[in-house]
Amino acid sequence: MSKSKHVTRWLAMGLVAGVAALAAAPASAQSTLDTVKKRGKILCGVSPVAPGFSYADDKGARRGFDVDICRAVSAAVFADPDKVEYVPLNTNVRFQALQSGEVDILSRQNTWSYTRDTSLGLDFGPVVFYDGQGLMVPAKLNVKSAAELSDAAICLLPGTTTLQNLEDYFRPKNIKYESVVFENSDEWRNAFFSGRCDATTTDRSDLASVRAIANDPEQYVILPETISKEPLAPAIRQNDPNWRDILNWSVYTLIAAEEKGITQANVEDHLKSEDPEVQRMLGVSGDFGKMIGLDNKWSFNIIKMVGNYGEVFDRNLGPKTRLGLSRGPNKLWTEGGLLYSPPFR
Ligand SMILES: N[C@@H](CCC(=O)N[C@@H](CS)C(=O)NCC(=O)O)C(=O)O
Repeated sequence: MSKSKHVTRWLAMGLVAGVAALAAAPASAQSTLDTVKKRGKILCGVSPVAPGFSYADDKGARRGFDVDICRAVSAAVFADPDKVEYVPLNTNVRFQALQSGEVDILSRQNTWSYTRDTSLGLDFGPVVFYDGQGLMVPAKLNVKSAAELSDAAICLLPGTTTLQNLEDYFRPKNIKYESVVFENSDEWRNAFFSGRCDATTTDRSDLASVRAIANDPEQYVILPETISKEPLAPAIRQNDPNWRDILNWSVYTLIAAEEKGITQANVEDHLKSEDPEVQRMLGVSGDFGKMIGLDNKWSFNIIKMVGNYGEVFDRNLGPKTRLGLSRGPNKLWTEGGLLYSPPFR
């Protein structure tokens, strides 16, 4: 099959998957909060194997940055961060799984894009990680920039933003390449590690995650170019504004807590805070929990049980982890970054 046919086929399959997802949308809007409470747990769609974002630890417990987003919502709803069942989903089935009700939240390295937002019957929550697509190559190829990838075979996964970004980036530059597409991330990673492709491509944070799994991470180099914008955000079905509020404000709690200097360790002390906004957030004054169908201690519970955004970032992705990521644009707006919570008032 010629390369262009190959590309067209995958793009077309992406479209069909989207239409199928729409067709599977439940006809009536039921309250996700009621369903979740009745069930006693949240169903959270996650990446199967993505160190830092979502992976099973030695004891089989799910951990990671995306996992902590669902734990925050669980703390808000149940005053317990672990009332969550994690559903590992490959890239090409994730949106259908959300649409058909198989999961309540998709917290899975999802890029928020125009077509996904407008044609899949989904809504995206706040951006939890500002990223961009990068390329990684074996160090021994001695490639220093994306411009040197002419005629390279590039490994990628279907149902992701990665193929279109490659097209958008390379075609205007007249750089030809061959895309090699895999069913799941295990095959995709192993093909790259075994030398089947000259380069692999995905979000830069995910490249760091892949590199962390390599036997010898030093053998791989992430190229300097960032070829796209990949704002990663959890997604929910479009038909439930209350569930959307709960997701949005759970994420904003993480961000606002960092801005206010409230941490897992000191949140109890902040119950005595003189700051009216902190009092409202922590349920000391006002009825902010009730407004979204939750206990007034919902935000307090998120911070107490999961921490603030900075703690979640550091624990899963930060310089002391095997991914070793710096905050970059994911700093608070007060520190020159893009993270900004609307006010709790
Ligand atoms: N942010 C991009 C790509 C995210 C993505 O799904 N990346 C793949 C790698 S290309 C992944 O999740 N790998 C981990 C896994 O499947 O467990 C998107 O939303 O399409």
